[in-house]
Amino acid sequence: MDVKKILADVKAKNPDQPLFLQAVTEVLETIKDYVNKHPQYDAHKIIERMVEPDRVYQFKVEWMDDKGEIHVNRGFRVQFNNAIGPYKGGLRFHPTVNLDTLKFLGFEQTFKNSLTTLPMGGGKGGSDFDPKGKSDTEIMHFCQAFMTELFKYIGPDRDVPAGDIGVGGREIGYLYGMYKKLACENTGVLTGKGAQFGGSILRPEATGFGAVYFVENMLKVKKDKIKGKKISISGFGNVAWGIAKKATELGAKVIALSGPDGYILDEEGMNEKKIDYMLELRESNNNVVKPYATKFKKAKFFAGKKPWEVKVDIAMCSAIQNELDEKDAKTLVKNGVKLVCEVSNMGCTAKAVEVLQKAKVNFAPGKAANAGGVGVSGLEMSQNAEHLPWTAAEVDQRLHAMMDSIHENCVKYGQEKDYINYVKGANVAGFIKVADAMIQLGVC
Ligand code: 2IT
Repeated sequence: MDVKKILADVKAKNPDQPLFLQAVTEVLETIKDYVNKHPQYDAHKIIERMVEPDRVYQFKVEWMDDKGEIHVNRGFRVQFNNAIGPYKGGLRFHPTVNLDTLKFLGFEQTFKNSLTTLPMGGGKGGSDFDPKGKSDTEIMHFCQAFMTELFKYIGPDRDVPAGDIGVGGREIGYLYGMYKKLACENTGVLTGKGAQFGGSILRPEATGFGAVYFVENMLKVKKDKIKGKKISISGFGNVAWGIAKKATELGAKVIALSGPDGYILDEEGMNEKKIDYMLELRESNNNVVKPYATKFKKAKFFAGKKPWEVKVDIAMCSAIQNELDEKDAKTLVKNGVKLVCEVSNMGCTAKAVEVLQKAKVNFAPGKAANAGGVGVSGLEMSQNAEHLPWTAAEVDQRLHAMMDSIHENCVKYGQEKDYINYVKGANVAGFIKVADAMIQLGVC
């Protein structure tokens, strides 16, 4: 496999897509040794076929705000690879969303979904719509307008979207409401739905819970435990909330969380009341974390700073891509961090990963650690297909088993002499299933 040539081709074909190129580079660099030992993949041109999405839809979304002003946004759905199951992956509403963002996310999703053990292909979609400061009716009108286009391309056995940044339970409700009106049927075409209309009880918690289960597995290898560990988290959205909830329940101390405005240092650690308050913060649509320090007086707010300067045992980035850079990684290493878990998709820059791995810091990549979110989405698809609700305990048990299996696979393919390279492990394990399926399915 000629990594240089393939990357040069990807770059030439997609000159304005640095995020996509970053995601592809990481995968290719880590799977090349495995691919070179198994000539069937080159013979079937698997890599060249994997780096090109099956198709990309782009559409116009027109909507009216509360004052009667008309706005135009861009909507997308990237159907990346459906070798092992229907396209599956979230919708992101964020002003930075463009084709580059969604192609990197769709590419990563293909490997992640393969790791979950469930039959799901990779896809991603969204819009450059900014939910910040929007009223509830504006959010509803935007979601409805978005779905009038998106519904043409999705279906329960074709493509099943879900949430991502800016798309939570409320947005999925509005999107699904419009879908079922247009399609004239109640199929589980979106996941992350409300529990009253087919949603999985544990989907909101799933990404964060799954990441903590993954971290527990990583610590277990080192004969260590999460109890008593100091943790910093970036973000205060759904994922950060799930991490704080499970980590606190298991006896860890979450002492930092952040927003685009800065970070909160809460030396006392979070508790149930503070964790519940995170939901209020998100629902306010203001996208600031500062009010936490107004409500809980002992906590301090550091404007414009990242939480990575806080001395902790475990750092978990759960906001957005490339949020933890080389400088942050060096600070974490200097402060003796034991484990860094990427929970956002591609949350660390390539240089940051290099620094952490060189320093032999236990490092988990997002596509393994955050796979519990889409994993529970897959369980929601199963529940919808059999028209039965499952209990939270049953979903949690399956989520736990899934994260254990992902960890085991990462170790199987990522074990190096004295270090587990989880990035390599996740990419190779995710690759094998999709690649073997593509060979069996033929050139089509
Ligand atoms: O990045 C992700 O895995 C998600 N946003 C969740 C996707 C899903 O289909 O639940």
